[in-house]
Order: sequence, then C-alpha cells, then structure tokens
Amino acid sequence: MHKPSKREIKYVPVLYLMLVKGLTSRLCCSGSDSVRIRSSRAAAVCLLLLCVLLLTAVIVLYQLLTKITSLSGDRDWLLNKNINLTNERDELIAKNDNLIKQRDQLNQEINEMLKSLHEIDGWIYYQYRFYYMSTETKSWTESRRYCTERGADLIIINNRLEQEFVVNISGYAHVWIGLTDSDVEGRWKWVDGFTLTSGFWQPGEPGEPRYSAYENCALSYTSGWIDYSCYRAFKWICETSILHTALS
Ligand SMILES: *[C@@H]1O[C@H](CO)[C@@H](O)[C@H](O)[C@H]1NC(C)=O
Ligand SMILES: *[C@@H]1O[C@H](CO)[C@@H](O)[C@H](O)[C@H]1NC(C)=O
Ligand SMILES: [Ca+2]
Repeated sequence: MHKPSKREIKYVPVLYLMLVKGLTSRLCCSGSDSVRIRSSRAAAVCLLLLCVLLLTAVIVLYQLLTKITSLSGDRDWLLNKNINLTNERDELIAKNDNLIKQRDQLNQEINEMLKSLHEIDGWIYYQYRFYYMSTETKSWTESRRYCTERGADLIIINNRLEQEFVVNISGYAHVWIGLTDSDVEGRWKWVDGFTLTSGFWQPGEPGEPRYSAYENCALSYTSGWIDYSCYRAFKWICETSILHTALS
C-alpha cells in the first residue's frame, strides 16, 4: 500500500551499518568482560527500536503530506469555483438590471403612446382604463347610449381611488355613473349586472323612500353619490378597458 520514499530508502543502509558495527564490536571483544557485551547488546536493541520509530514517523509524515497536498488541491478547486460563481452571479445581476431598465422604458413608452392617442379625442387614460368626461348634458339612458356607441359604458366605480379620480375630473359637476335600481327598487346594480356591495353615497343617500321610486339613477358629486331621477339631464363619465378601445 505504502511505497517507501527515496529518503526512507537512503536511511536503510545506514541503519544496517550501525547494526553490523554493533555486532562485530561484540564479536571482536568477546574476550572482554560480560558487562561490555550486555551494554552493547542493549545499545543494538535501542538502535533497532529507534529505527522502527523513525520508519514509522517517516511513514506517518509521508501520509500527512499526501493528505495536505490533496486538501490544498481541493481548496484551490473550490476557490476557483467560487470565483467562477461570483462572476456568473455578477453577470446575472447586470443582465437583470438591464432587463428591468428595458421593461420600465417599454412601459413608459406604452403609457405615453396610449396617453397621446386618447387625449386627442377627449378620452383620459388612468390606471390601464380610459375615461370620457362629457361636456354636454343628457338623461341617464341617453348618456349610457353615448358610451355604448363608442365601445364603452357608463363608469363603474370599483374603489376609493377611482371615486377620487371621478371627483378630480368632474370638478364641481354632478355626473351620471353606471349605477341604477330601476329593475328592482332599492337593489342598486352596476351596468355590468353586478349588485352594488359598498358605495360612496353622500350621507342620507340613497334618498327618502317616498321619493325613491322616482330616483332610480346615481349621480356622483364631490361629497358622494346621490340617487336622482333618470330623466334629468347631467354630464356623465364613460369608462372602457384598453382592449375595447384598441379594437374599436
Ligand atoms: C472556472 O472557469 C474557467 C473558465 O471559464 C474554467 O476553465 C474552469 O474549469 C472553471 N472552474 C471551475 C471549478 O468550474
Ligand atoms: C386628485 O387630485 C389631487 C389634487 O390634484 C391629487 O393629489 C390626487 O392624486 C388625485 N387623485 C386621483 C385618484 O387622481
Ligand atoms: Ca371602474
């Protein structure tokens, strides 16, 4: 398993030489007293033991060296890999930044295109929808017809922000919105058929029950919604999605 290194091999003859020297010294001086023989024998045993120890140490050291070499190789590979991965990550981050920039630019271009396209004929672009604020006044039904003939409908107010937008574009005018209870008295429905869940009625509205049979259409005003007679003439707001307008 373990191949002795050159260094180990080099030590072997030296050790043998020492051993032989010890033996011959014992042979040549066999005539001397037994104390000398015994001490030289003990020296030889010591030498042998040292030899074995030395050999073991060399083997252990060699194995450690091999292990260290292979570990440092692993470390170098991992360092290299880490550098490569860091580089890849930086590239990806840069690419992502670029894509985000491109996307934002495209979105901005689209928004500007849509705005410029529709501000021309009086349509206002807001939050991916188009709105038309009338200058004339009409009854609720006639107002609605104006919108539907243009691929839109009277506005459906979905949230507080849209209500705020309506107040902003209508100024201090009362405007018809797409809300009516003319089908079933007291059940307010949007023009898309959905029942009103929560609204922005002015306090005290929808009005008193004794008038309510005549007040079946909803107007929006700065202070909130009011139910009113559908036959009266007011300004109105149409709303449509991008798709509708693009197709019309
Ligand atoms: C690191 O990248 C270099 C050059 O792209 C490649 O030669 C090397 O094998 C890679 N190293 C690792 C550990 O993936
Ligand atoms: C309405 O107008 C106000 C004041 O100009 C503005 O701060 C607000 O953002 C607008 N709201 C909407 C929904 O357009
Ligand atoms: Ca809406």
